[in-house]
Amino acid sequence: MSIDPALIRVLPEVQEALNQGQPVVALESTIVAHGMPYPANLETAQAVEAIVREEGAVPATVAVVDGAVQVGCDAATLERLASEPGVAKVSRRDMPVVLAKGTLGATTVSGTLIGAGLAGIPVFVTGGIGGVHRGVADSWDISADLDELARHDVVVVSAGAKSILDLPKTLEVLETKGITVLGYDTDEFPAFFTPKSGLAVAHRADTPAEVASILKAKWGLGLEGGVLVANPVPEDMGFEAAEATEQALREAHSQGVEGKALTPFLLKHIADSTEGKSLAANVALVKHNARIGARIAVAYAAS
Ligand code: PSU
Ligand code: MN
Repeated sequence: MSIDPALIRVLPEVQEALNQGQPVVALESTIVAHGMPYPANLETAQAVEAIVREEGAVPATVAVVDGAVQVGCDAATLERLASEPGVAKVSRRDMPVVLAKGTLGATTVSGTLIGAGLAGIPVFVTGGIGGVHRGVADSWDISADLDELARHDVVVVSAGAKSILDLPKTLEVLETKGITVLGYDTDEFPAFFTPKSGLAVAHRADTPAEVASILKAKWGLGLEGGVLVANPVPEDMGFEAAEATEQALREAHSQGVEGKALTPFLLKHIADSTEGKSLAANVALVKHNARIGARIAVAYAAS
């Protein structure tokens, strides 16, 4: 398969770091365009990039811009992603259309994995991955994030999977696809807003160096595909959103919200009904993931 170079644009700073074996951290943009309200989304995106730099890595926010998958976004592009109405939410399915039309697209975890994979960035930080939705037997709604994770040699650092999902089924699919899930400094699979899900993870790693050695072993043996580092939200910022989640799911059902609109709807509904407490937890966990993810990138680059 030959790649058309016109369809991928890696910013010079990112490409230089990659060429020199310096640590780079890929970041998603759907969380900016659809996961948080303005201006918290922009402030968080900027803070996350700053944390990655503080830890000695180069941030590379991925988006679809002017007909190319862009790896690394300048300040003006971040601002557009955060504030423009009608930015497309791009997973693998949507990517060809948004590329061909030349419109602005925010990449989900799945779309960002494509960009990170093409650029050769092995570490990617997000908030929470998509997964198997509750009520899957009726809706068949399983996030493209799970398939995409199995396709790329990338470690994704997240606070587990969103508590709006069916977490036991999400863990089952991750196992089926051979995606190694590592509890970071925990034996429990975190549930996004809260460190507690009551579900055990099969494996844990307590330091960036330990994660790096597991990555080396996996890819060194040619076991292609991703690793999910499940990093719990800091205890003092954790937040029990079970009731707000139930309410949001009922509201989505009664309004007939489904497909790609569902996750943004639920996140917004929960943020509104908890007077921003869920948003504060979301911001805190993304920043925490950025710090741990950058440390993993540094450890992996040095190993
Ligand atoms: N986590 C967040 N906010 C988000 C998402 C995750 O804190 O906005 C986004 C991610 O981009 C993830 C997407 O890939 O939701 C999953 O959407 P879906 O369930 O439609 O696949
Ligand atoms: Mn879906």
